[in-house]
Amino acid sequence: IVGGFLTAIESHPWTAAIFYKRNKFLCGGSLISPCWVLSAAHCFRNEDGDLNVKGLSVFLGKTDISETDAAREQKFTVEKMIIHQDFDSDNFNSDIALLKIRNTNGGCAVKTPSARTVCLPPALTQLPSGFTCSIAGYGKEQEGAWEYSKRLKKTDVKLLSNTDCNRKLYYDNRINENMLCAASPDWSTDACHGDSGGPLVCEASGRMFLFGVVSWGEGCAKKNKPGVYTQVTNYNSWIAEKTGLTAYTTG
Ligand code: 4AZ
Repeated sequence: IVGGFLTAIESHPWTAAIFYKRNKFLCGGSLISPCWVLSAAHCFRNEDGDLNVKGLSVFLGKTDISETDAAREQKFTVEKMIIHQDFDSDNFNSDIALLKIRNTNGGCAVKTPSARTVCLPPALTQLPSGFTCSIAGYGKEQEGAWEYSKRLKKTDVKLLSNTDCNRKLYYDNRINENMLCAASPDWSTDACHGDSGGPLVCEASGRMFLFGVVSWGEGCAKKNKPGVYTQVTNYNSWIAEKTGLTAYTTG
């Protein structure tokens, strides 16, 4: 996250930190039910194919990326990885993936102040442009930074209409209906490398709903280049089909 604020995991307790090969930080994610983390497809796929699930570990309850906080964190392996069948690495259409998690005892996440699920919004709900939402992640604090943030950060961004985001100066028709754009009006704060897969949540009726998954963008906090997110409300039936969850029983 460029700009924004350092925060403790308790302020975004559905945020997951996903690592590869013991201790390489890979991406963010969101806990949508005790056994399922939603993330971005592009995190798990490279030129050679899908990452091996055996190399993945998922943490909940983590504030400091490189410190173990045994009292607050929960660690999982990945039992199953489901990359959306329509994911296209050329345009990042359907940049969404599900991880089924399990701990060493074969169990799933336990609800604590530092780890809990986020609600899925009802299918096809759309919020008005200008609506303020919040993102969280362990990604870079500047576009050219060498390292990821040492601690979880959060910031507020405002939703843009896809029409605005597709203007020539912005993304010139690269935004489709499975994407949503958000930015800060002064371009000072944004998601950045390493925040991918993490949550964009918006508050409605006193609850936090997961409306977006951090997906891509040209640079970070760059003028006229909003952050682009996977439009979660287009994937309710895919999520239900793959996990057996429905929007009204989660959170
Ligand atoms: C990335 O590389 C990335 N400014 C994620 C989000 C954004 C840019 C890059 C949005 O993971």
